[in-house]
Amino acid sequence: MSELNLRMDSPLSRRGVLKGIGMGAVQAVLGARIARGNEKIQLPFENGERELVQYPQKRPLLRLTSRPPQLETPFSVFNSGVLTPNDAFFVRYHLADIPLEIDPLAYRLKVSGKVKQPLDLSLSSLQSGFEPSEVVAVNQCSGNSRGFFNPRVPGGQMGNGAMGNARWKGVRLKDLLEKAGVEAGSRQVLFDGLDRPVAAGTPDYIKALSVDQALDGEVLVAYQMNGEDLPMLNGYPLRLVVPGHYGTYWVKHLSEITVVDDAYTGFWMGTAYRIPDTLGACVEPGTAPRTTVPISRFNVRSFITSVTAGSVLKAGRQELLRGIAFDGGAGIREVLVSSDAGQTWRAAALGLDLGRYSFREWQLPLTLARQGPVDLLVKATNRLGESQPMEALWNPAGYMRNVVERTRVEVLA
Ligand SMILES: Nc1nc2c(c(=O)[nH]1)N[C@H]1C(S)=C(S)[C@@H](COP(=O)(O)O)O[C@H]1N2
Ligand SMILES: [Mo]
Repeated sequence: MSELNLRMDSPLSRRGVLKGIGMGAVQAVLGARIARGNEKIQLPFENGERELVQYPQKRPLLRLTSRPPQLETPFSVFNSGVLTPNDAFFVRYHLADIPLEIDPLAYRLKVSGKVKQPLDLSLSSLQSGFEPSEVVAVNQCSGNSRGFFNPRVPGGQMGNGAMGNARWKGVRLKDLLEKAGVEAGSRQVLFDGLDRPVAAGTPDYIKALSVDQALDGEVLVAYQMNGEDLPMLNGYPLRLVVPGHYGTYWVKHLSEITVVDDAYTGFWMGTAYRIPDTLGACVEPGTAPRTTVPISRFNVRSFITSVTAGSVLKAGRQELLRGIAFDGGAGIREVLVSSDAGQTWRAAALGLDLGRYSFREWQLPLTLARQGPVDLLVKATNRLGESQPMEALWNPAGYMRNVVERTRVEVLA
C-alpha cells in the first residue's frame, strides 16, 4: 500500500479544517488507505480489476498505480452532477517524485526566457496583481478509455473515468505573459511543475504551447477548482488549464513558465503524446503511423450515465435516460440515442449550458417494449458538425477513443 503523506502549510487553504492549529502549521498528515472492506471494481476488460483506495482529500477511487498515484473516477460519479467533485476527480502523474508538502508562502511562479521583464510571483501577488478569470472545463486524459482498445495497447489501462469537469478559477496566462513582455520572434511557451523523475534518464515533465495559443486568453493558471484550493493531487497550488485540450497540457504544481524562440522537442512533446497525422488520428490496427503530431483538442464524446452495462429496465415502462456529452470547445449541438443498433435515433433534450468547454448534460424519456438484452447507443454532434464513429478508431498509444458507446441493458417483464 502506498504511504502517501500530504502536508500543506497553508493559511490560504482549508481554513475550516485547521481548527486549533496555528497558521503555517502542518495541516494534514494523512495516508492513503484501502477503502473499507477492500472493495474492488471490475472494469469491463481483461486485467480490469481495480482496488478502491482512499488518498488524502479524495474519496475512494480506482487505483491503477501507486507510485506515482494514478486514480480513476468511479463512473457512477458522472451521474450525480455536471461538475465532478474535487474529492472524486481523477489523478494522473508520470513521475514518482511528486510534491507532498508545499508551503504556499514560499511558493513561487517564475516567468522567464525570451521576455523583457522576468516575473517571480508569490501566490498572493499572483492573486492580487491579475484579474481573476473562470471557466467550466473538462479535463480528460489522452488515454481515457484506453483499456477498451482492441487490439490492446500498452499504457495505463483506464476505463472511462480519466476525465472530469470542474469550474476553474485563476489568472489568464495571457496577462502574465503580457506583463513579462514576450519578445518578438518567440515561438513557444514551456511549462514545468514541481514533480521530478526518480530514475536518472527519465525526462522531467515539461509541456509546450505555441505563443499564439498561450496568448489566446483562454489558458488559465488556475488556483481554484470548484471554489476551493486545488487538491494536492490535482496540482496544488497552481496548475495550467487549457480548455478543450487533453490533460497532458494541464501542468500541475506549475512553477516555471519559459518563453523560447524554437520548438521544444523534449520527451513529453517530441516522443510522447503524439498522434498519427491522419484524419481521425488513427491507423490500421496493429500498424505504426508514418508521421505524428502533438495531441491537441478533444474529439466529440458522449456517455449514458443513468444506466450501466447490466442494468435492468422494466418492459413497457418509461425510463428517463440521462448522460453527458462534450467536445474540444465548439460546443455540443445534438445528442442522439438509438435502441435498435443505429437504425433509428431520437434526439435527447440538452441540459443547462455551462459553456462550450463543459460537460453538457442530456436526457431522454425512453420506453423499451420488448424483453431481452438491448444495446443503448449514444452519439453526439458538435456545432462544427463533428460526431463520433460507429466503429472504434485505433492508434498505437491508445489515445482519443471516441466510438459511439454501447450500453447493454436487460429488459424484463
Ligand atoms: N506536473 C505534472 N502535471 C501533469 C502531469 C504530470 O505528470 N505532472 N500529468 C498530466 C496528465 S497526462 C494529465 S491527464 C493531467 C491529469 O490531471 P489530474 O491529475 O488533475 O486529473 O495532468 C497533467 N499534468
Ligand atoms: Mo494524461
